[in-house]
Amino acid sequence: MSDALLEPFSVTIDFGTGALVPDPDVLARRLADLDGYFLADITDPEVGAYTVHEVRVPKTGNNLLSSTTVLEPGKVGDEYFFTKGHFHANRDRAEIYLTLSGEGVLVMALDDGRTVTKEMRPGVANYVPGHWAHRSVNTGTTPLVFYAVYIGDAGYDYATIAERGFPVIVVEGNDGPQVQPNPRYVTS
Ligand code: M6P
Ligand code: ZN
Repeated sequence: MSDALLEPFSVTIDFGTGALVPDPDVLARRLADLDGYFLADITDPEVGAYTVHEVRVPKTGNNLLSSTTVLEPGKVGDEYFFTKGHFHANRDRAEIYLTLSGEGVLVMALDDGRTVTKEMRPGVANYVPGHWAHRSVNTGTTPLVFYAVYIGDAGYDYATIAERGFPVIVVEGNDGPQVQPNPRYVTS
């Protein structure tokens, strides 16, 4: 057996705030942590961008990790606030996002630049197959809250996105959110 036997347990999720009971591991990201990710300069690096609340489970391939993410509304230049975005370190590991409140866009991209965007709104479950990098974007005026479930040994590759960006950006247009080519995307 590759893992200790766990006791069954339950977690309570507040769909409005993303708060978890019992206490999760919490990671808070400020705009300063997204330095270099937006086209425009960040004017207030201390502003909070998002928090990730992770259910405490061993990060092994026979477990399912899960977390809520609370992504604040806001923009840097014309781009809406977004999560860093990542490939999984074990690239073929899949993930599901269930949106609990707010509205946004889930951007998914392959190494070769193929891109798919999906709407995020309460009640929608988005399936992110292995090999697709993923980033969520808050296009609304309230926090975007979603619950993510992923294979325990998925891991994170942030470096590829930090270096190349995503092929598209999501900006505020005259008629609402627009998905546009990222002029700074670095092709492989
Ligand atoms: C979701 C999951 C997490 C991830 C978080 C924030 O909750 O995909 O694994 O950490 O979003 O995204 P990122 O790690 O790209 O900043
Ligand atoms: Zn992931």
